Amino acid sequence: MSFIPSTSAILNSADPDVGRLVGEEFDRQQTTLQLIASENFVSEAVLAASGTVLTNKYSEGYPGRRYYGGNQIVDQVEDLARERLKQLFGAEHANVQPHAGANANLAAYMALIEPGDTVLAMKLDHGGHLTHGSPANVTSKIWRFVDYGLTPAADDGSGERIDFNQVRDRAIAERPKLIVAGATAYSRTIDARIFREIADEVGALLMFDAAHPAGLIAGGAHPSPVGIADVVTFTTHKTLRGPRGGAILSSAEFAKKVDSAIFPGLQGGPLEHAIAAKAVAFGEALRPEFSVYAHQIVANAKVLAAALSAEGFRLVAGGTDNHIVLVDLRTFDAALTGKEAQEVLDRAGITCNRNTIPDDPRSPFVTSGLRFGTPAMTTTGMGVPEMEHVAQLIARTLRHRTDDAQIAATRAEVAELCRGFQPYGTH
Ligand code: DSN
Repeated sequence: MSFIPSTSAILNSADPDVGRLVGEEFDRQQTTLQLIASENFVSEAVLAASGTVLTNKYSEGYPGRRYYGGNQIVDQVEDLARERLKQLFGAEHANVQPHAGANANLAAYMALIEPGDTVLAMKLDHGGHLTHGSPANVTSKIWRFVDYGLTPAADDGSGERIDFNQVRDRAIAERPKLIVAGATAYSRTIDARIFREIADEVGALLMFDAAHPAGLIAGGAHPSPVGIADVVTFTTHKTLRGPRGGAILSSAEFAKKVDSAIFPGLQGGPLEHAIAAKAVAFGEALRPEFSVYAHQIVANAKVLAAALSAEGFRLVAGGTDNHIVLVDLRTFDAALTGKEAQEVLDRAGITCNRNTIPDDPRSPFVTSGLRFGTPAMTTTGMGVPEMEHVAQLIARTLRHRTDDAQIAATRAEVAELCRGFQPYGTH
């Protein structure tokens, strides 16, 4: 099995079981289409930084204020990550320690509000996130969440947008201490300024969960909420193309509260190898070519959306402004569920995820929708012709989903397509 050469020989020889599995996953990523909107391919430099001796170091605290000795070098690594991140987004304060987006969101709530306070956030089945108050998530047990949703679907595609009249009405009725903007399955631009106006009207703070568009914002392909929202949280591994992890940006006013919420409030020792990898990714995102990449993600998503629409899929919100294409399968085939579609596409080498559509009649485990995203495919260099081809492959697979020979043929066609667009080249 082959994977990134600097580590493959060591791992294969020291632990062939893990080495084999990593090699198999490497081959899966190289030979199948990665269309999960929240995934990407990091650079070999980010991979290299992730696998360093920084994993050995305990660094509880912050640069210059650590609890253990020996942090002179680690302090410089974390400072580099913080400074690059502040520069990338023009932020007053950055915290790069969150192990994940969920931790970043929890810490933001801890920094901004008190247990029991009311929070207004987007409905989960309209595109909100688990940490925006799902009954299954700890956030709903600590704070009182109320929600806003989307406008109804419209035949001309102008519906299924954030219903700002509803946001305002709910804010006036519920008097939240905090309003959360941001979503996990919303294909349109989210304008932080409208949320800010509403938050100011009712005296609420504003948090923007930018996990999905962070890379688009960094590259100038989505308006920035930084300087508008009080706190901006995000993951570093989606459109931003860094290692798995989270980060928080804030105004200087909330810097201390954010830092205390992460440590000692929520986490222990930071993952400094991941922070080094974040620093590398932020450095990459500061280069002019990252802006080209961010705009190409959106251009590719628009083409994919149009091509899927031409194949008979209804596009939720009528299309896309970002990296996400959310399709309603019911116009394509009323009997086809998101679950079945995801499974059959997996067999054809097309990786995506089932997703609820607004007011989905099916459960979140079954769903009537699929979510596609273009960040990973764009990283491999795919462009307009490939997006059109991918839409045809998706439609053909789902149309002939009981035909095993057809699925096998599509899988071979997918592998052939991927051969020309390998994220890590040939090793
Ligand atoms: N799992 C992420 C996503 O796919 O959008 C959200 O946490």
